Amino acid sequence: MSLLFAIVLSCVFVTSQIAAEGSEVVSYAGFQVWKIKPNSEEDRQFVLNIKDTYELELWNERKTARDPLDVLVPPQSQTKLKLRLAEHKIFYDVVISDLQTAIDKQKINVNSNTSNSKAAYNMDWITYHRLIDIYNFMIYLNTTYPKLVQLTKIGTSYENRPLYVLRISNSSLPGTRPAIWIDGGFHAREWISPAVATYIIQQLVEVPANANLLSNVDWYIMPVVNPDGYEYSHTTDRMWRKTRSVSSTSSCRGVDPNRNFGYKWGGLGASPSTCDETYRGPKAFSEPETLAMSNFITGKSSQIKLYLTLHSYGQYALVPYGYDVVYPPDYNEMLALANDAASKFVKYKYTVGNSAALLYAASGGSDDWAKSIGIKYSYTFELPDRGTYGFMLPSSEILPVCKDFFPALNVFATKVATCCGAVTTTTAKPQVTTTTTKPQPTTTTSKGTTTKCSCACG
Ligand code: 0X9
Ligand code: ZN
Repeated sequence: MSLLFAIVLSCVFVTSQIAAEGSEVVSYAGFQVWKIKPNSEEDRQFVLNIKDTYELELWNERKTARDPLDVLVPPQSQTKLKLRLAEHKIFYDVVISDLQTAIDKQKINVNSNTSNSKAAYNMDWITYHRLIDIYNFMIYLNTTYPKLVQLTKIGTSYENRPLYVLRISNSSLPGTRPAIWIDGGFHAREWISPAVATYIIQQLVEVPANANLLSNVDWYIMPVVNPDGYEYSHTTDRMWRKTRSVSSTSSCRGVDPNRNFGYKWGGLGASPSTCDETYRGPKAFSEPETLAMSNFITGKSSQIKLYLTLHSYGQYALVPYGYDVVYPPDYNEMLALANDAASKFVKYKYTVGNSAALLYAASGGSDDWAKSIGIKYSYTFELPDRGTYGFMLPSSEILPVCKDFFPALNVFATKVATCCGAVTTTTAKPQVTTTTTKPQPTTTTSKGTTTKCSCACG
């Protein structure tokens, strides 16, 4: 076989594996992740411009010119890209030298219902888990602690999986106290997100020392918003991001659930193209997952005072709005609370700020939508890391990330309990007033506590 023929064949082979949509497992053999370091805005633009030529996939995107770009590079582009970058004196590090090897390594550490029969449930935070373990864990808690835990099926996913929300409340009248909503698993490949959400559940329900977090606040936690995508990322394509819905106009499946919410839907950073990773869907709330979640939250919008959505990666605490660089009128209060929460992180430091200003404009996000229906405090947290492993965060990091994150919840619970008071029965009015001028930065002490505290929940 001639060398040329071998190269052509290997390219076709790789491409067909990547395009595979059925049950065929997608292979990332030979794919590398490069951390490319632009020296200027011009360099950054250059990299973005050659993205399609070399079939690059951006794993992160940052606003600042000199921020490194994490890029997935297919085998057939590596030599050519190396030369192009060298011509422009743009340096890079290979952070993952073979993505498939990293995937296989992580797979060894996936637990899926292969239980140690003595344990009450098959969840731990030293391995990643399949959906069945997560759901069985939620069902177990509901059965075992009926006074504290209530499991609600809020709908069904596109592929007919249940969509579960767990309420944790020690109130004799749940629903009458201010509440915090936490969700995870929007984006399928961001495995650390459901892991942290389930850790939070475990800590709130089973650890008596955390009882103070339940004394004045109810919790609603949905650890896997996109169960179809999550399962698909385990069985078929580790890098899957979207839902798994079928399009009526294209063979590409899935919608980015975080471009599918009904506030500023279809604006900047949300693609109209079905095959794109940020496909917004045919209409707002086209996905059963986003629709069910939004209906549930809307029904409790007078109770839920804080909305927290867990993504990865990058270590950011993002404050709305994200659809563009636009600041809500109470942005400074929102920022102050995020800074306070982030000051609790010890091992992993987070950058705190406006979503569109720090990262990129992306419309149709759940955080913006939550803010728009009157939930005063709304945040996206991009969990670790900062791109050493990215989505391939080793399972040995799960527990450290969870433990580092958990203390921030005390800051949120205290704020909600002291400032948001008892819940009234009136439905919150959508809040759509915005300001485009950049608000004054808040003053934070070295300990991260804000010097000004505005104590109201609107
Ligand atoms: O782009 C996203 O959906 C989030 N980042 S991720 O890498 N996890 O995909 C950030 C969303 C920030 N919020 C809005 N833009 N509304
Ligand atoms: Zn995400």
